[in-house]
Amino acid sequence: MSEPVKLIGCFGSPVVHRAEVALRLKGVPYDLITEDLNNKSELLLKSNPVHQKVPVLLHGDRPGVCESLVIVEYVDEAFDGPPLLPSAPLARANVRFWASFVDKECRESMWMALWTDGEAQAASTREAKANLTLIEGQLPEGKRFFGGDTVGYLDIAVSGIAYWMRVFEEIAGVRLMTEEEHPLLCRWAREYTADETARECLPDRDRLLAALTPMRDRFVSIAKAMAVKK
Ligand SMILES: N[C@@H](CCC(=O)N[C@@H](CS)C(=O)NCC(=O)O)C(=O)O
Repeated sequence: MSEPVKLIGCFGSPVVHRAEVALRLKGVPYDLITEDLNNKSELLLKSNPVHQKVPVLLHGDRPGVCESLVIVEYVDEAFDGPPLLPSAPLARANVRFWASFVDKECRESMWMALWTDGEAQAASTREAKANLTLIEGQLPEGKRFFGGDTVGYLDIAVSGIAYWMRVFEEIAGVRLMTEEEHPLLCRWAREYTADETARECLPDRDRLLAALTPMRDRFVSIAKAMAVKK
């Protein structure tokens, strides 16, 4: 009998979605343990003692696997099913590079463009749009997804842009990804959010909007703190 798989997650998180979609694409049954992040469980604190964040994957009685992209790679290697990463070393290195670009450079510029104002916002908007253009350039011509004709590792890494960014844009009243400037990325975002497996584990949009809208002031404060650090 296969060992049980549990995912410690929470509602509405783009990084938890990454882990869930990877498990679903591989056909791995799992139990989702939903955390209250204001009152973290002993299980979460014990399983991710360094960052105390979700997602954490528990496979049998092994120590927890932490960090969403690390979990996606672990799931790809530990379970049968369609591969999520390409097999060639150079192609693997390339998707890892772009996934890291999304999490480091892209996320910061988008956050600043959404939640600052004035000159800082204008500069970050330029940067965020240029980063989106760079990501768009990774879409293979004539293919539906970054990974080809099926959802793969880079699609999973970029999925926050396909779904969550639209909700943040609505709350902030800012548009970063447009049909005019990023037609292929917009098409990809529609394909991703329409994909049967991805859709199964995307949070309900209205519920997500209702959960995130009251957090606007917090997002603005985080952006201010990021600007000071820059
Ligand atoms: N880089 C991490 C980010 C994890 C993360 O920020 N998780 C959030 C949920 S979206 C969290 O657990 N926040 C709780 C906290 O910061 O205390 C990953 O990709 O897994």
